[in-house]
Amino acid sequence: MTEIVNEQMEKEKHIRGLGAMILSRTLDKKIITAQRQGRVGFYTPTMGQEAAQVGLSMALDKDDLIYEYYRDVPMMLHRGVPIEIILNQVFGNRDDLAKGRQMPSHLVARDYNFMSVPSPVATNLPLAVGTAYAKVYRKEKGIVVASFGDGSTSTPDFHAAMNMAAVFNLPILFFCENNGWAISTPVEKQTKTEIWKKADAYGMVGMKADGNNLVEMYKTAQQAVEHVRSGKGPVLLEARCYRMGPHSTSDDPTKYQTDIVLDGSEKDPIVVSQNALKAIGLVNDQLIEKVRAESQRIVNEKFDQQEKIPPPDPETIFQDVYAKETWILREEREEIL
Ligand SMILES: Cc1ncc(C[n+]2csc(CCOP(=O)(O)OP(=O)(O)O)c2C)c(N)n1
Ligand SMILES: [Mg+2]
Repeated sequence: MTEIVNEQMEKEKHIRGLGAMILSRTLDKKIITAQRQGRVGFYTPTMGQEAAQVGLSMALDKDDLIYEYYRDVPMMLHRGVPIEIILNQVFGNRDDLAKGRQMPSHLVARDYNFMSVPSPVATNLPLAVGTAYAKVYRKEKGIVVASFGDGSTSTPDFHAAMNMAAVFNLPILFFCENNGWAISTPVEKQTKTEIWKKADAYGMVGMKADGNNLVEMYKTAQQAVEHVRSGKGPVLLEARCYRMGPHSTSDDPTKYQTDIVLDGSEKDPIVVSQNALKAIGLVNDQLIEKVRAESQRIVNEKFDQQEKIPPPDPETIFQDVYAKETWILREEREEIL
């Protein structure tokens, strides 16, 4: 009986995972089109990284805390962050949790255990290590995940964070989403070795995952998460995936990239994952079509709704600066408002 229940739960988990991937892809396309129409300022698409993120997310618990980076929308959607929170930040509108002060794509959703995204790459890693240390000190449940791209492994912060996490045996998973590019720099020009192997130098476990296939990604992520959760120390998990879009809406990859993976092509992680799930009898074309149509409906509806929300009031720029307003701020405020 328990086995049947578990099997059913795993089945639903995979279907929900694929659903989050499709929802994220639909949202990505909508935001990119809107940016081209001048309705959104800037965005960093996440197309091609959906299976890697959702596969990991499926292996995580509610108590786990994520120091995400700017491409982690699929993971956020899968962990239940409302689409409104993401769109409010993209628009920088009045309801944005960061009050419109962050660059678009620098998300935060504290109630869902997603910390804010700092712009200098890999600076989230030392913060994540500090949080993992604090979790142990306070005897709190859950592990910490810090995500980043392949290019981010060339920063001092990556190395400092890895070293400290290993020395203190902290409950942290370093999640490298290797999409092959750091803007226009290919990964071959970034490192002479495979990224997951760098774990060895710090005395921690390194793992490589097929971040293009939801089923495979989930299996490897489960092993990595289990290792960290059971107190055996940190893990560096490298997920191989593709950056199917530009680095950002301000980038034109056709100037430097010849092998762009196209939406719906055989290397597209949604196609790969759908085929993998079909092969084990978990989904069929009819269900996929239903999920697609529903995702499109939700995205269109939420987009139009959140776009109507006005920008933050000008006076909010004076908030959160000091606990008590200084005379300089008061004079500035009176001058502007
Ligand atoms: C410390 C630092 N250097 C440079 C930049 C400019 N920059 C922004 S994103 C990026 C590429 C990062 O590539 P990667 O880590 O592979 O992530 P991806 O964008 O491919 O997902 C660079 C160089 C930055 N934000 N911070
Ligand atoms: Mg990259």
